[in-house]
Amino acid sequence: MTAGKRDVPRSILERYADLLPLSERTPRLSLGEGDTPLVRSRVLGPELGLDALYFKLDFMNPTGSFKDRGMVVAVAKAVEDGATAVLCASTGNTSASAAAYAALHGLDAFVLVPAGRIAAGKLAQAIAHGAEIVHIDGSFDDALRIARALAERHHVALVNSVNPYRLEGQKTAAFEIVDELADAPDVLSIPVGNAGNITAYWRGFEQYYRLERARRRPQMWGFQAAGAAPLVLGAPVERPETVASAIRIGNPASWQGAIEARDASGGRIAAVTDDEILEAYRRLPREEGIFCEPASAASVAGLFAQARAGARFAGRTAVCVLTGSGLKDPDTALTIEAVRHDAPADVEAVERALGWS
Ligand code: AN7
Repeated sequence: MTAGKRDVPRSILERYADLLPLSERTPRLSLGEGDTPLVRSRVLGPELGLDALYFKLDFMNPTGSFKDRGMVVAVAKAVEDGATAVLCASTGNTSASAAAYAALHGLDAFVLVPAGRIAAGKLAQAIAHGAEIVHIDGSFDDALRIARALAERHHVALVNSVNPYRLEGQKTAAFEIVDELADAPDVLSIPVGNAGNITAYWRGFEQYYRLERARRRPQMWGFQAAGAAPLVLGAPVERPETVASAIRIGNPASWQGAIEARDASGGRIAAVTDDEILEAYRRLPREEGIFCEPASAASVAGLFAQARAGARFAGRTAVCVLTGSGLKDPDTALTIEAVRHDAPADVEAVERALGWS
């Protein structure tokens, strides 16, 4: 793998090799993970009264979600350990990423998804990459429980975020933010489902702080959907429900990691309603030019909800992590109200339809 003429290597495996658990035998195959844009908000940040709001476009990873940062490490380590197949449970993005990295390495991929409950684009990806898919008549939490049991009984590498290499890879997003801003922001706002990513970011910020590559650490603000907010309620949710299918999770595997990130950083974990999520989901593409999936918009919805609850942002900098691409979930996108005209293929007819004549 070469970085070509760019200053920044194309993959986290190269850029952050010294901070990842790689050995000489770890294959360095890459699809180009990381180095995702940090875009300054033009509208929403000023509206919130923040000094600066940035969006970390982590959906600009090879399969359209942040999962690739962890998967590139987890699958490489599985290969190093002699695995020939990977297995995961998923609300969609993990399965797409696992399937892609399995294909990259020539492994088999087996994925368990809650039947009828994952977004169309994600299912399309798992299919395209050749994964064998089991549609489970149950929730993500059921699927993860079954995946863990299968991994104990069979020779297959479990690549859910209970796999420690996943979090190691995902922490590199925090490194990138600090490298770009020259320090940590005051607030890191992130959607929370299985709670692996908030745990990974906190580890990344902590590690950079210990290495004195950052002078401070951010407050970690995690947001769950109100119908799937076990960390807010303090108990698992039997039947999680939200429009944000990626975070429709009732019993997060990294529960403790999320609580530690919150408490050690002086942060908070709160719930946002589906209406709040959808409002942010619609505003981002229209007012900022950024199209993410509903779960990702929870990070932005969360800042607005906190502002309404009295949070004061003057003098502060925040980063919202946008975890998955809007293209993942076309069905939700197509519920957005849009101006539509129908017209025959004729200049004058189109002028009439547009009201330009
Ligand atoms: C777009 O793919 O759990 O709190 O199985 O796809 O680390 O779980 C996805 C989670 C946020 C939550 N945003 O991250 C899966 C899966 C998007 C996501 C999350 C997910 P975690």
